[in-house]
Amino acid sequence: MERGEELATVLSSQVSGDAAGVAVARTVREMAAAAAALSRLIGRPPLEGRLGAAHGGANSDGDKQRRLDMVAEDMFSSALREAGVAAYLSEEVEEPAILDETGALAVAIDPLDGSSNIDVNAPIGTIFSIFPMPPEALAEPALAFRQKGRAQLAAGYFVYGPQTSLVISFGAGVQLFVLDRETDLFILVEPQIVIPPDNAEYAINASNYRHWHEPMKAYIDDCVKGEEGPRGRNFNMRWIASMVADTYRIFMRGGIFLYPADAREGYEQGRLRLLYEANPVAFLAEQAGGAATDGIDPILDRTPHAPHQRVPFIMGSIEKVERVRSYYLDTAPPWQAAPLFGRRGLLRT
Ligand code: AFP
Repeated sequence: MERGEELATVLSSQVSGDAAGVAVARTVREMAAAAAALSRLIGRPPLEGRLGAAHGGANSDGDKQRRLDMVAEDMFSSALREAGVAAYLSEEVEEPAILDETGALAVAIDPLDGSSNIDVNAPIGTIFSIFPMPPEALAEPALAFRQKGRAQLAAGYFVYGPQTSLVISFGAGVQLFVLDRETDLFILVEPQIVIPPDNAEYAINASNYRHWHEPMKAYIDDCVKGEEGPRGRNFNMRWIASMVADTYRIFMRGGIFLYPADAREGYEQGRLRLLYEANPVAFLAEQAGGAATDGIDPILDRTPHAPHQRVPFIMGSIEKVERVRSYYLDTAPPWQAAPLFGRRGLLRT
């Protein structure tokens, strides 16, 4: 792979020539064309009304659907049907469905991540996860999405920001492409992304502090204490509220992203969905030399049981994700205020 190569060229060299590999390459090409078209749409003056306006419906989780959510859903479901994908799961559709019974792949997708940012000109994205299609899923499509994240053939996301970028992995490292708006081609700009091991930034929605369990409060408390606290260094916080944008920053300059479980009703397993948000980004994180857990265990080892199930999500450099894990393991569940050693980790470096 060489910087400057276009996506189709990289696909021909990075993806195996067997049926699944050919199907993966075709699927990524069709999604890239849809992403380029969506990027153009997002970039135009919204003269027919705000793209973030309510569409009138709600998704499986009760999230209000916005116009652009449904436009993205239509564009990507059409692209995946054109690509001959067999099983399809989307944040915007209640149940998994079969698009092409002869297909070799199952794809889970969040057509538009960061909907709350649509009308404020902040980065938003499309996240996708590609699995092999198990034959038994033709009769029961949900079975296609019971595979652990480690079984993904490919995963990635498009970010619609100042640049339209594609961060993708086929299981042999992570590649970064950027859309050339003059040719509508995605051009390889980084053949091998590696998450920088050290960085003093963390990404979390700090307004939820009072709802967090003790270990997460202790971890963030120690970050906030800075050089006067047990960490002995100062930290900075970022929260864009588009996971694609917050994690893209981490792939570029390191740090940690945290959306933990908390005490709010409906947030017992956090906010992010396992199949089409956590799994694909966890796949990228591990392929980029980082880590992604639910606080304690790797996301990719979790067996899904429902299409839209949520999971707590901690992602970033290995050292940082491991440090968060130590806070959880040091505190006796269900994470009441633990005794001195557990709560403050006096033995914690
Ligand atoms: P929306 O797509 O509903 O805006 O949710 C985006 C998201 O799933 C993820 O991209 C953000 O990191 C997270 O939710 C933001 O959640 P909060 O709004 O609770 O901070």
